[in-house]
Amino acid sequence: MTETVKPVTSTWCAGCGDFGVLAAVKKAAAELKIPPHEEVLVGGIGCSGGIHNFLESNGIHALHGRLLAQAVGVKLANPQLTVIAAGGDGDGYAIGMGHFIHAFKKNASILYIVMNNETYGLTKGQASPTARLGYEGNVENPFDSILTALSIPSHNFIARTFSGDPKTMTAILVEALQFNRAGKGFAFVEDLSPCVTYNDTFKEWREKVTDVAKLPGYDPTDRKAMFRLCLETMEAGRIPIGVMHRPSNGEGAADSLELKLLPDRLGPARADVTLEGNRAEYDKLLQRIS
Ligand SMILES: Cc1ncc(C[n+]2csc(CCOP(=O)(O)OP(=O)(O)O)c2C)c(N)n1
Ligand code: SF4
Ligand SMILES: [Mg+2]
Repeated sequence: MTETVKPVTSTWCAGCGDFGVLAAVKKAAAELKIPPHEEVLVGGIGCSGGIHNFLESNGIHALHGRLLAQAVGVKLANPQLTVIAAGGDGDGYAIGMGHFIHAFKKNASILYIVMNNETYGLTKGQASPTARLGYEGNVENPFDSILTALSIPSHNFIARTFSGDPKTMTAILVEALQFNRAGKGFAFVEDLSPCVTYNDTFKEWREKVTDVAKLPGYDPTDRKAMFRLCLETMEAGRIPIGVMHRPSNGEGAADSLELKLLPDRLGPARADVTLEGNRAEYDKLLQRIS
C-alpha cells in the first residue's frame, strides 16, 4: 500500500447519515476480507461522493453523474477488483439518470450505493429528484428509485437501507458484495441518508421505514409481487426498506457484462499485451492489412 490510498479526515457535518454508509462499507469489506488494494471506490460529485477519500482503498472522484461509466470501466479493465460506485440522489437521479437506467441492463458486477437525502447537500439544500412536494418550493412529484429498478427486467440485486439501522445495512452490503464477487451482476442499494443540515429526516424516517421482509407476500425473486408490495407500502404512507430483488438460485448465471465480454475474467489490466506474448496474432494482423 502507498500513501495514495490512506484515508483523510471526513469533512461531513456531525450527524450526517453518510457516516452510517461509511461505517457499513468498512465493516462489510472487513467481513469479506477484501484487501484494500483490491477494492476501488468511485465517488460521485456531492457530499456523499467524497466517501472514497475517507476509506482505505483505491478511489476515483468521478465527473458529476458519470461515476457508473467509470466504475464499469474499472470492472472491465480488471474484473478481479471489487468495485463500488457511491454518490448522491442528485448525482445519480438527475444528471446521472441516463447512466443509472442503463446500469441495470448492462449488468456489470459492481455495487452502486446512492445516499438519498432528498436534497442537493453540497450546494446548500436545493430540491433534488427525490425531494418531496413543497421542499424549497418543489412542485414536482418525487422520483422512486426502487420502483424504477424493479421495472427493468435484468438479473440484479436491489435493496434499500436506512442509515439509522447500520446493522441491517452492513448485512445487506455484505450480500450485495458477495453477489458482485460471484460475478452475478449489478447490485443497487439506495440508503436513506438524512442531511442533518438542510433536510433532517432522521426522526420521520425512523417512524416510517418498513421492513418488506416482514410483510405478507414478500418474495424477492418475484419482481411483480415486489413492485406491488413496495407501491402498496408507499401508498399507506410508509417507506419500504430491505432486499427488494435477488435472482433465484441459478437464474441469470453468467449474465453479467464482464462474464459475457471477458469469459476468462482477464481484462486488459491483467492480460498479456507484450509484443512477444502476442507475436503470432500481431504477424497475422500485419498480413491482413499489408
Ligand atoms: C456538471 C455539474 N453541474 C452541477 C454541479 C454542482 N453540483 C455539485 S454537487 C451537486 C448535487 C449534489 O447533490 P447530491 O448528488 O444529492 O449529493 P449530496 O451532496 O446531497 O450528498 C451539484 C448540482 C457540478 N459540480 N457539476
Ligand atoms: S450538508 Fe448535509 S449531506 Fe452534506 S455533509 Fe452536511 S449533513 Fe451531510
Ligand atoms: Mg443528496
